[in-house]
Amino acid sequence: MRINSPRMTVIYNACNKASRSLIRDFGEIEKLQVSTKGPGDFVTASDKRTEKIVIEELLKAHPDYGILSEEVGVINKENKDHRWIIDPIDGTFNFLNGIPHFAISIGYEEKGEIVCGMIFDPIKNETFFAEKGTGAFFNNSRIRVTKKNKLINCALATGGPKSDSPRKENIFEEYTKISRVVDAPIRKFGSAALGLAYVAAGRFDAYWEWELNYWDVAAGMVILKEAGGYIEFLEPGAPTSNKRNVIATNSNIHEELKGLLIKKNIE
Ligand code: 2AM
Ligand code: CA
Repeated sequence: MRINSPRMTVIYNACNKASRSLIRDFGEIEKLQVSTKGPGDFVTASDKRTEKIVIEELLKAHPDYGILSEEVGVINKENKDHRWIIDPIDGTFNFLNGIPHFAISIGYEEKGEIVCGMIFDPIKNETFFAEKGTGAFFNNSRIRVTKKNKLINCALATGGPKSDSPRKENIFEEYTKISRVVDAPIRKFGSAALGLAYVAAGRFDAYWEWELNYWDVAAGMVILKEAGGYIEFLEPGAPTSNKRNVIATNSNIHEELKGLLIKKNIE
């Protein structure tokens, strides 16, 4: 892994350590699926365990840094200049179903801006990372977004709708209409973090999803930008103020895709 900054090393070590128990837990899921209760409680425990290991490692390196993490919320609230933004398992539904497509996502925010981040897929052993100003990487290689400039030639990906979204029905309709208007394949793989990482790596040309949380997208923001992509947060957002409507693209197709999504959005 071509990691040569101290901060990326801290993030990588936290991911790596947490991934050991996560991989072990994933191996247990199959057995639990045959039980009538299902693996729900086990997955919640695994999520929390992963988060605990990540947080312990990050706090060891910087005891005073702020933390915003999906399960525990906020730690060291007074430190707003230096914050870790953590999603211990992004793609929880996949994890729960024994589908090997989920990731640990960690972003580092300095004075309100995400300046480095890592999206770590433990099962495929794929690591996407970037630090502001030094490019984006996939394992040992530099990554760039694609150069495609017509939606019709693109591989698009999306996520949602959220089960608790007040806009659930509309969103379903919107996705269906878009797939009719744009004659390009639309995929839904179930991890927003990996969706953004894949746009950065040129596997997808665009990813969009409404009502995401900050921890879903924090690391992806810097990775995508450093790979030459463009990420935009659309307004108006969902009724709940802190959710984000995200469009992330290779930048060449941004306006075309946004135009379509907004048109459908307003309806
Ligand atoms: P999670 O796996 O950490 O819950 C799937 O469409 C993507 O949306 C995943 O990244 C998933 O993250 C996220 N997600 C699922 N439910 C959500 C909710 N209620 N609010 C925000 N994001 C959600
Ligand atoms: Ca998430």
